Amino acid sequence: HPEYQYLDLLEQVLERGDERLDRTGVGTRSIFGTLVRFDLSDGSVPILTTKRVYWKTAVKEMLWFLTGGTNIQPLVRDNVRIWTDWPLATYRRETDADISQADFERRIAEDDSFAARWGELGPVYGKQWRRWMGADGREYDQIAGLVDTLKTNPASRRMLFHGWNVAELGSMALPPCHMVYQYHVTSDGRLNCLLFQRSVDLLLGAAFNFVGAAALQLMLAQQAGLAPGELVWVGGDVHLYLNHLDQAREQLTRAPRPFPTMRLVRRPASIDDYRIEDFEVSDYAPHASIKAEVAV
Ligand code: UFP
Repeated sequence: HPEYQYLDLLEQVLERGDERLDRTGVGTRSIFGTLVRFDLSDGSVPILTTKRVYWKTAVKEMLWFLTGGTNIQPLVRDNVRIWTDWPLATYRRETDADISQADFERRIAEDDSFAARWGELGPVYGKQWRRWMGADGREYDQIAGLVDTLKTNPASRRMLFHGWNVAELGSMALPPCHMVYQYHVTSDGRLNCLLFQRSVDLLLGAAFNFVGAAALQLMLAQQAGLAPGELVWVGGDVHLYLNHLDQAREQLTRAPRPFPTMRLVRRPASIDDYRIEDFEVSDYAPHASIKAEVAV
C-alpha cells in the first residue's frame, strides 16, 4: 500500500530523527531529504487513511491559493481555520488584546475593515503564483503560463511555478513550505507533478500538502486535456514536533485502507473557475481523526 511510504517516514523520524530546538520553540525530531511517489492514474488520491484527513479543507485552501488571495477572510468565511494562528498572534502581540480565536475569526468574517487590517498574510502563495512582481515592474501569472505551456508545448522541461520570491520573504506571515511545483507530460498524455517542500510538519502539514497537490494536478490535467499521472513529493526538512510524538506512535499502530478516489464532476472553462463542489471523493473510510496542536 502506498501509504506505507508515509508511515515509514513517520517511523524514521521517530526513531532516528535528529532532535533539536526549532524556530517555534516547541522542538522537533527531523530527517533531511525524502521522496515518496503516488500513482494517480487509477483515479486514487493520497488522502491518508490511518487518520481522518479533512480533504475539503485542503482543497478549499488550494482553490484560495488559485484566486491569488492573501487575506484569510474568504477562508474564515468558508470555515477554514488553518491560517488563523498567524494573524491572530500578530493581533494579540500588537494590541495586547485578550481575544479568543473564535471571536477573532468572527470579526474577520463580519468586519471588512478589520479583515483588511488584521487578516492579511503578506505576499504568500497566491500572490507569488498569480502576481509575481518582476524586476521590470510587471506582474507574472505563473499558473496561467503553466496551463498555456501544458497545452501548447507539453514536452517542455520548464513547466513549473515557484513561491520563493526572495525579495518578499520578509513580509510573508510564513515563507512558502510547498515551494516549487514542476510538471511533466508523458508521451501517452499523463501529467506528472513533482512538488518540492522545503519544510514539513509530518503529522499535520504533509497530509494536507499531498491532497492540495493532488487536487491541483487533477485540475491542471483536466484543463490541458491530459490524464493524471504520478505525484512525486520531495521533502527537505521533514520533522515531527515533540508534542506530536504520541500521535505519531498511535498512527503507526493502524493499518492503511485503500486510498479513496477523487473525481472532478464538471469541466470548468478555466483554472480560475473551480469550486469545492466540483470535487467528489468516493470510498474514503479512514481511521479516526488524531488531534494535535499546530506550532506557530
Ligand atoms: N508547514 C507544513 N506545510 C505547509 C505549511 C507549513 O508542513 O503547507 F504552510 C509547516 C512546516 C513547518 C512550519 O513545521 O509549518 C513552517 O516553519 P518554517 O518556516 O520555520 O519551516
